[in-house]
Amino acid sequence: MISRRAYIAASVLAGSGAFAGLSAGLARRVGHPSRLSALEFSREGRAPTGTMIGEELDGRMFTDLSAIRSPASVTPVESFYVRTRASRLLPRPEGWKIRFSGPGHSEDVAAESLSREAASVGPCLMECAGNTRRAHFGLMSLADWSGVRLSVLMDNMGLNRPGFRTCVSGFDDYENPSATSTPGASWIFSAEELRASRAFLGTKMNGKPLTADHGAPVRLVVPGWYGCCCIKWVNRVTLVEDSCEATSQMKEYWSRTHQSAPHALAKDYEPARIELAAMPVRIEKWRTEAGIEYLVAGIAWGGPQPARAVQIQFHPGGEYSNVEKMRQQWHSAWAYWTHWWRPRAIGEYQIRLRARDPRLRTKRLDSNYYARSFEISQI
Ligand SMILES: Nc1nc2c(c(=O)[nH]1)N[C@H]1C(S)=C(S)[C@@H](COP(=O)(O)O)O[C@H]1N2
Ligand SMILES: [Mo]
Repeated sequence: MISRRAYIAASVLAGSGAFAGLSAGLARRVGHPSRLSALEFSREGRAPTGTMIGEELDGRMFTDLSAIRSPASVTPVESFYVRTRASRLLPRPEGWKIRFSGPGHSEDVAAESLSREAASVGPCLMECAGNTRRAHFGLMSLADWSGVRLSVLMDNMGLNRPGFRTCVSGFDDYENPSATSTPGASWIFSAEELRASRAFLGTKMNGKPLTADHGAPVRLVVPGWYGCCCIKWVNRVTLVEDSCEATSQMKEYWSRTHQSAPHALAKDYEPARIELAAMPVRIEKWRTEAGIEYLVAGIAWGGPQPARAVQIQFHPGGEYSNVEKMRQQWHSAWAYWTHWWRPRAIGEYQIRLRARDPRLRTKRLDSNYYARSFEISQI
């Protein structure tokens, strides 16, 4: 279980005496630790993860993030979160076309031909702007995508015109009215936003054709932006005037995408980018030579990629320390971190994280959006 290299490294450090404060950590590495159990997070409701609930616009599936065990943990398609289920009125994917149009130009592109052109993009994280504690923050997943870059496609069609923005729309008619959401899915991007984000029309997830619930046959994916921009069942890509009105979807999501107001015009919206955020996904109780210790595992995502270093705090007002070990496998994926911890007392704790670089803007993280509580009953 413990590699010889790690054993030797630990003995050398122990001999140097410089790491006296880390004696628990050293004992852990030289002893034979065993995992006893995983703790539950408290104050998060009872929403089930990994099962589909509801229909159409109210259909949801929450991903079980506690299953993440490495920076290379890609979410299986059947566990990938669902924010809106496929409509009962959704046309069959066979023969699906996307209408591309701009001034003096209109062209139908078959989803079939996009599938043939699609190239591997790599793993991209997606998170719903309305990700919620009630569902253990399970409106977030990571898949390995194939698709066609939208800005390249539009360049090739001569649809890159100064003075215009691009409106991407998807099928969004439902048999039943929703209890919580407004139908009508479209988002407007500037040409530069599409280029810089490397937004693509996705046709495959984890090497398999898209499922109906994830937007088959074609959906938009905007790496680094919230899921509300990632239009499913794409049927229209339209050039619109620079001064056009924002869509109902942009307005519905204005506060969840951290806009300063529900602006009337599309051009007044900030890119709906995900800022650096982090949270624990699992807390394991271990027996080590030092006694009972806890291994906290978590993820960090969003924000500028090389700057994901985060610090952890175990109770409000407590000290922050650097997360011990963090690894990232892919640019647009979550980083995975682990941190050993020995609480001094039993009781309730709450983990908060913050960016190590205080200059980074981390609005959502700083509002304790992702703070998670749990009970320690053994030390
Ligand atoms: N046509 C359409 N596209 C849509 C939506 C929708 O309701 N209708 N929901 C959006 C939201 S809010 C999110 S978070 C993502 C979720 O994608 P997923 O269900 O595949 O995880 O799809 C986006 N695309
Ligand atoms: Mo969303």
